[in-house]
Amino acid sequence: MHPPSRQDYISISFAGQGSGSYNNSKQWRRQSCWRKWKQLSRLQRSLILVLLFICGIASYPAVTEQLRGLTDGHPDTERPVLPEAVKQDQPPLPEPTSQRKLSNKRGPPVLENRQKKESALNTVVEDKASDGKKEGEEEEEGVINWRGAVINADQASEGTKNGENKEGSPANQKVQLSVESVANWRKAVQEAFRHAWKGYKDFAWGHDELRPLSKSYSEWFGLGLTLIDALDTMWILGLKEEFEEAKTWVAAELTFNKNVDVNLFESTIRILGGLLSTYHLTGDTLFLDKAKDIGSRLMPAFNTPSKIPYSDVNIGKGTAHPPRWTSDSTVAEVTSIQLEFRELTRLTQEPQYQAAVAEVMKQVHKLDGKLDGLVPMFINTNNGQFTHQGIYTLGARADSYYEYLLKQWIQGGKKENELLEDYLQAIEGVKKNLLQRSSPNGLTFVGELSHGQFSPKMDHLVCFLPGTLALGAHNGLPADHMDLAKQLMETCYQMYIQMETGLSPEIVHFNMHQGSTRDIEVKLADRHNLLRPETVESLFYLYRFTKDQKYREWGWKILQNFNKYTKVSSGGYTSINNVRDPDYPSPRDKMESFFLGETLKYLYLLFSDDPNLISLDQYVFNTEAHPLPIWPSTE
Ligand code: DMJ
Repeated sequence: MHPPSRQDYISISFAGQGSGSYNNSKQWRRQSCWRKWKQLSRLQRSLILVLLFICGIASYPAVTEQLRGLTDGHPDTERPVLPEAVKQDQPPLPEPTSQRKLSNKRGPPVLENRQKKESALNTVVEDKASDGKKEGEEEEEGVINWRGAVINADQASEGTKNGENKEGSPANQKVQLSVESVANWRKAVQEAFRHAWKGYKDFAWGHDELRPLSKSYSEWFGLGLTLIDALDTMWILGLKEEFEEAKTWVAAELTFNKNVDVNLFESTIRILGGLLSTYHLTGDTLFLDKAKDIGSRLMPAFNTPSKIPYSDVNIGKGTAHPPRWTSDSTVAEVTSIQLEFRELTRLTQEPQYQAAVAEVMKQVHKLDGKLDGLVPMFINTNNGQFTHQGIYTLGARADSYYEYLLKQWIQGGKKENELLEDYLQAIEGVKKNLLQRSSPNGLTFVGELSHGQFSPKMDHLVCFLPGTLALGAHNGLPADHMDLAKQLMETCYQMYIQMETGLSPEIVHFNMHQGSTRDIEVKLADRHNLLRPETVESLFYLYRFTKDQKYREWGWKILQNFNKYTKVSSGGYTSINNVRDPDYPSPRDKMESFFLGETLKYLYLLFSDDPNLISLDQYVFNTEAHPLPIWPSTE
């Protein structure tokens, strides 16, 4: 290797350097510098100035980033305590490689800045460009398009206290701006659905769930779960072609005459609920026939000593059993199958379906072991009593018990008073025993109670509650239910936006002690995100009833984050392991059926301007987002 030629270097020599006596006074230093500067040639001076200028530009983002970090950490500020998600324009997840990326770096701040600028430029270009674009045109263009709109959204929803937009405030004007993009947001949901569907179609067609990274599938019941769960979503999103190909599969391939064990609750809410709702939307009796078939095959689950159903049924053999390790069933599971079986009776005029699920409600209504209307998590199928008493949660294993109290009451025309009483009492029980505020920002949250001990733990699953409370208030229940709904909605949104990926973890813990610097903590084991729907579900209800555009803005941000961190380039979306690492969210290689059945459906309805697209005065959504009709008052 040759040494570089002298021309590669710029030599700056200071005449007189090192000579004369050293006097460290300020004046001496100033004079000495000035003298040295004057001794330089013009070229040397220009070069120094240019160098200083370049250094200044390069260090600017790092300095501002540092300053931003300092203010974010200040407990007195209104800003979220955790830094906002780094808004890098991350491409869809790569296809799997054998080497896991280990780097924990976020990339140089200069790059982040440049990406933000590019994204701002895209806004202008894309908002114009998108106007003349047809639905479904080139997917990647669509992605940039959505990104363009979010710049408005970011500006609109930030800078307001607790996310509230005051009428006439500049923030509200910005929300108006973003509303102009709402048609693009609907298109973005359609694109997301198509992308998810492409993965399912290419690699998992007719199977239960897509494994998008390994380009394969997983079976749970072996019944085409994702396809059935997604049927009414396609209908609602207007994806006719996709709907028709799925319908062809249902007609030709779907059979329940199979020697398989299925979970009663899951197959009721996803399969029976999905088929019933598709029948109502389309009027096609194919779906009703299939619904009758699966409904009747699930009935053996109720053949128990107590009439509280077993968790599992073999739909081919007609046998049922509890899980291997217990004779208990989960309370939420046995009390969240009622909407579907009641509707099946109404449609078939066969009373056994409604009778079976009504018996469960009747027994649970009378049971001891509740705390102010709150139920334990397990119930025994032999004696019909609650077990593992003393633990109360609105999360896993109890959640949809509360949801179905209200929704059955609505479905039946608001006549069944026991359901309403149990619901109202339970909400009072929540307020009395489970509701707390976090520190330092006072987020209202629903914790858990274990043998009298309060735990500030909240599952993402609890985020169904704002929507349910709002639905109750819409149906004439106390107005303070709506106030609580709004507060909890804010909390659920913070569970997303305070994470580095802008996606909520499965479980959070709230800080309650004074002096906390952040409201939300996440344990290592709880950092996953399964593409769950509860928060966007509640956003949909809150928007329908308040027309406050901020809920749409929030949904839009969440959709963008799903696109950034869970989208797989070859098709489909994946659950992730770590919502706190935007560089490597660690894909789990599974797309849950409820992402198509619920999450994308609620997002689309949130962005829809048509309140009659599944009117909440005509339909009630089951817990898997399948709309079932509210019974006419003559019945
Ligand atoms: C869905 O199957 C239903 O929404 C259920 O009520 C809860 N779990 C999933 C989604 O999170």
